[in-house]
Amino acid sequence: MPTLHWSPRSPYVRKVMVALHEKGLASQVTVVRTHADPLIPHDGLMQVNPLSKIPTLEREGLPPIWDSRVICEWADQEGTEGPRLFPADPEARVLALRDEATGSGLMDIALPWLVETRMRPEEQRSPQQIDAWRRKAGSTLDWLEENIGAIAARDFDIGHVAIGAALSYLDFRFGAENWPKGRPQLAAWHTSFRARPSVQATEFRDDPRPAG
Ligand SMILES: N[C@@H](CCC(=O)N[C@@H](CS)C(=O)NCC(=O)O)C(=O)O
Repeated sequence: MPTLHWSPRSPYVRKVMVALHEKGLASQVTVVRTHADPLIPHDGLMQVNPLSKIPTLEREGLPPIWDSRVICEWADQEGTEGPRLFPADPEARVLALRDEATGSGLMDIALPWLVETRMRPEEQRSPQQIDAWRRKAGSTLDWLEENIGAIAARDFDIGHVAIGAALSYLDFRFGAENWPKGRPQLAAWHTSFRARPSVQATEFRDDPRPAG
């Protein structure tokens, strides 16, 4: 069975887990809890993925793969059930990939923002950097509010997975920022995303961290 280096705290892993559930593959992948700390490279994980990042997927008899988008594409190829997450039609595919990049881009803002504000001592924090992250996240959320109607009209794809996982991550870690305020269309879409069984089965949680 393939083994996924996993954490219930990671938005990138959440994206992969939602994809695995959507494709009917969740029971065919073993998950192993791996703590990928951005400030402490993980020696064991680096033997598999030199970047020391999760999600990373070890496959029997095949090379390992990493990056959530890559693993989601693997799931789309392997799974015989559920929606086609990476559409074949060229225009549908580029829009799905754009929105995958939009959701992942929000995660790419949220992760270092979290590290800066919760893991770094106050005197080492950069208010200018934090303000830049807040403004970029805000403009992305405003863009989503304007465009979610057209995005939601498409068949469910990897863009929806990434955007939904990113919004759920903001709820999990940045509830005080209250992103739904003033963005009713996006909030309504996110409510429908949260109702999917694949999303309900993969909730974020602060589990105890493993030692290694
Ligand atoms: N682009 C990667 C990002 C993965 C990533 O940054 N994961 C975090 C966990 S949420 C991580 O492993 N951080 C450890 C590090 O940056 O060293 C993906 O989509 O999988």
